Amino acid sequence: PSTIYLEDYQPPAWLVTHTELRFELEEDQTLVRAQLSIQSNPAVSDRRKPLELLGDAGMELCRLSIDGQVLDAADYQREAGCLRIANVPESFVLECVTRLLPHENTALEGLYKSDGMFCTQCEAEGFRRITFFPDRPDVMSIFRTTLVADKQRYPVLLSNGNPVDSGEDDEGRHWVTWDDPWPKPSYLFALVAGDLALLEDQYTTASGREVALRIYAERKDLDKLDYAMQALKDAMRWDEDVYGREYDLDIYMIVAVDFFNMGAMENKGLNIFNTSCVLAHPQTTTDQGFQRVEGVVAHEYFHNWSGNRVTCRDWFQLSLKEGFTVFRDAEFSADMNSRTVKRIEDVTLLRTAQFAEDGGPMAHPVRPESYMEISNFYTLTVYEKGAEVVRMLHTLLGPELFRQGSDLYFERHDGQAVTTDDFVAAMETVSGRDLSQFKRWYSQAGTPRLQVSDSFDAATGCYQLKVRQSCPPSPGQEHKQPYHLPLAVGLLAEDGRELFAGLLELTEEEQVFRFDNISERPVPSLLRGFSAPVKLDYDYTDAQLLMLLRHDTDGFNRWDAGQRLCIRLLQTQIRNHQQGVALSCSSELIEAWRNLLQDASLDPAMLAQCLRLPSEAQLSELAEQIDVSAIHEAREFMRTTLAQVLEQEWLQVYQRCDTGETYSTDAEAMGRRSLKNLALAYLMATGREPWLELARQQYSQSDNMTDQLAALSLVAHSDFRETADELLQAFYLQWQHESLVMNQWLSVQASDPSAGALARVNQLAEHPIFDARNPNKLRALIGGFCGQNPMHFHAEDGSGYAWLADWILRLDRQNPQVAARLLTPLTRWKRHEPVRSALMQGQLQRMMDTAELSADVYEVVSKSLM
Ligand code: DPP
Ligand code: ZN
Repeated sequence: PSTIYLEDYQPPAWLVTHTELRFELEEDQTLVRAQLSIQSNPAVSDRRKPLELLGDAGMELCRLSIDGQVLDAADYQREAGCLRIANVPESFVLECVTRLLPHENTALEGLYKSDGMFCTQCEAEGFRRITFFPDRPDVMSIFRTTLVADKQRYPVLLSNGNPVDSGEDDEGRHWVTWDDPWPKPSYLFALVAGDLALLEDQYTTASGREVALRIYAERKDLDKLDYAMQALKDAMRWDEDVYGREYDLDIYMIVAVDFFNMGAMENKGLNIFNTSCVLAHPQTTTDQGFQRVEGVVAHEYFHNWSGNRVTCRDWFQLSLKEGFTVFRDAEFSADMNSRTVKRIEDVTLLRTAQFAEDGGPMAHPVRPESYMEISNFYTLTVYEKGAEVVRMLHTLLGPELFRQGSDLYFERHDGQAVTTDDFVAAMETVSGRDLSQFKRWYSQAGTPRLQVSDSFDAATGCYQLKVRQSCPPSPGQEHKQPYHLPLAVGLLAEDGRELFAGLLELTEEEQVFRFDNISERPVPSLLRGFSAPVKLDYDYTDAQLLMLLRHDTDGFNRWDAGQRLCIRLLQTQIRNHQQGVALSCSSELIEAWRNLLQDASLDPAMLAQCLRLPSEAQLSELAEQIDVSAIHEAREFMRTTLAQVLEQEWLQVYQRCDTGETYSTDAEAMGRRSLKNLALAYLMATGREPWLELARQQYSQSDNMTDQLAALSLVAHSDFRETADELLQAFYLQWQHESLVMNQWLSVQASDPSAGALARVNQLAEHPIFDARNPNKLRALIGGFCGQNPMHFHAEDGSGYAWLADWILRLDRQNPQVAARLLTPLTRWKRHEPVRSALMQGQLQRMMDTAELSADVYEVVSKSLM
């Protein structure tokens, strides 16, 4: 596969003003007739370029004509994904008929079938699997689409925009024509045909436009759509209130499909969603699931402006829409629920997974410079770090100027395909600030590190913070220039009084900040709210961290102080384990936790966050060299100790949260459930029978999936194997017809740390509810084992690595996107101790030696081995 570079970008030589599509959807084939109104791009001087259209190499071309004149094979060249026609007029209509086999499309890109319904996924480059087209986001066209299909099997026929015509013939077929007045890139095209149930509602926009809201799903899931509908209405209102953005069509549709590579897709007026991101019902969906639905529904809705009305010039600009939209959805979720908890969850994901990506072989800037396969760049860096970059602009400019900048961006670029530079330029215009140094956040990869030290002169009351910034090398970038970043800081007195709170701006490699009239030596509360995506070192004493945990006025940093303390203690125990020294748990930590547990005035959701130990994945990211067993043993030791010593307190918290209230998805109820289930987890960690009984009771008496699944997974991962089997079987019998619940059932077992895990996952792969063509099932089983079961995935005999490599090689022929995604854990081989590192490398090499890898897997494997 070849590499594509940002610096090679050229504007399109040909534009497509109108695109008319006609799909004849049949059981054994689909015929697509495309009529493209093409004209040379007046902005490009080289008008004599041949017309080049992109089209998948495997796609059958049935007929090609220009202005009604049929071309024969001598009139065009077809090679490797490209169709070239020389000597075309300045402006013409190209007609092209292609034949597709959607039922055989297991890659789930382009047009495919999911559970008997037709659907599409065109981002990033799926449209070229439907017809020949300049399939690039800077070619925006007005689409008109007609779908023809059997009326009984496919009563619902959908595409982008508004339905403008329909009819039926006397052979049992019907047709509908859809018209989308907004020019859009081909990646936002969508169609759906199927026998679908519908939940319908209405929304009146701020300016009085009536919008029909329609969420489609399989009939059996009709009772799981209310929450998404409410989230959609909340998101529409929020975008009007906070960004002044209104919806612009008469209909907004969401369709739930079971087979989907990603979470959801923002196709204009016709979002297509993975069922896991739209279906929600208390009995089948966990609180986490509810929050994901709310966040993703909002995310895709927000794309209507940040992505669709203003789109990306090329795929290197992906974060233009994704970073901004993730920032928007995070703020929405923060407004709908607890702001601090949302921030903690997002930062935890960033620190655990994005930092690992940024320190690994696939590290890339938020705006990458090159790629082989763009699907590999729908990453935590582009999405999550990209959102942090937008958040920093928001912090540096303040909310009012940021809003003005956003208004100007949408006004300047409505209907255009633009770049991250254009986004920053709008922020520069409204603020009058020079953000050129800030843009290094878009061009430099790697996680910057801040080293902070301080000094205090009691005689003059002068306190100084010295901040040094650096950023480690990343592939292709040896040396990094200093970043411009906001550093939110508070200074606290010993008793917790706040002596100072404010925002510092860092631009130099080393900078000293001076604070006068400080009455006593303060404890600095640094990087409040995680004001920049960096690693921060400051040599806190345990006592200072305990003070911050108790008193910091910044909720995020209160939590962070507790985490820092736990991480430090855990790192000591990891070393102890490696050196054969007996493990121990700090009595100060125990007393601090006892105080937290006994304080009934604390917000349960926050408390649950504070009492969760950093994950093994996060400890791995922080380790100089990853020693999976030492990390596991140290963390398990600390968890069990805290469980045993504080057993009575855990029980009291459990009882305090177990209110018997009727189920609700409001933030407070979710917070109580999360604390209750955390308490149950610690009780179960004591290994004592009474708590098994308590878990079993919760399992059988709960009226919601959050409590039921929490109890199930605790029992399933315990040493009480008989009860574990019994509950797993009961759960299966109860939920076998609920596909999404069965994914949870697979995950729970795939992540079971007890002996024999590999044999268990192999058995599950043969189970009738498993389907290797369904990405959700693959993520549950393979992702669950490789991501959530470290001791078995990293088994010292290498069996876990070989198992994953076997799967990748098998899946690569079927669904390259998913295969490349599942490969991630192996890419981290250089970070592990020598024995495992060599075994992981061996499996990567074995894949590399296999002929005919997809571009997706080839890119990840080859870059990992470099
Ligand atoms: N653009 C989609 C999303 O963000 C993913 N393809 O959510
Ligand atoms: Zn998105």
